[in-house]
Amino acid sequence: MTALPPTKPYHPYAPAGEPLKTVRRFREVLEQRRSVRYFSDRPVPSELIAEIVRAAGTAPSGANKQPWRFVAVADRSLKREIRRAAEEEERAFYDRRAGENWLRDLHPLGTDADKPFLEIAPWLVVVFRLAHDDGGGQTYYTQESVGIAVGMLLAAAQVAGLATLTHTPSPMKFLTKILNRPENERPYLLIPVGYPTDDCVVPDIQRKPLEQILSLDCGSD
Ligand code: IYR
Repeated sequence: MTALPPTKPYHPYAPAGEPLKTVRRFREVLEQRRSVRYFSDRPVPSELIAEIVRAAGTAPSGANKQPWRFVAVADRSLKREIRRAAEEEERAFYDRRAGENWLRDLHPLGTDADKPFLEIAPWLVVVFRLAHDDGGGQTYYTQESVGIAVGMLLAAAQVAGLATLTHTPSPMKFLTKILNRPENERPYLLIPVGYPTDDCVVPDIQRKPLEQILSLDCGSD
């Protein structure tokens, strides 16, 4: 018979104000987030990046394995290398790999193979997913776990007034090489973090209305 695992009392977070108002205010902050592709070179202190990554690191994960690693890059020559390699993949994507449908779906975003923001943004946060933990042990639900952590990272950056882009050059293997990462770390997402330019524009696209994303069944009583 195995002993019960240790526990400790849980002290739930209690919002200071009314829950509905509190979450509405938070939603209004999140609503203002847009994926930004025009970054200024205005610096961001490393402490701010560290705090945002701490927020991401609070995410729940499969068997609490915390299967993520965040590599924050400010070094100019590394950023230049990443841009060069990413643009090479992007050129192959836009010229050959993307099918007609994909290119049509991307048209409203106005994206192309040029990624100057990879050099201009003060930070590139490269997110890796641990396919095994550092000791070689198993990890679980890593896609879900890292996805949740990234969501928290994006929300934390937003409340700090920072702009982000969820960038997925594909394939991303070059990040392993350039950043000299071990075999168990699999590139997941590349997130430029910084401030938008003063004349930054974003695509004129809409979010789905609540009725399209929520099916609410309140029961009959
Ligand atoms: N990785 C390419 C293409 C791209 C794909 C999707 I799906 C997007 O939502 C946006 C871009 C690029 O970054 O241009």
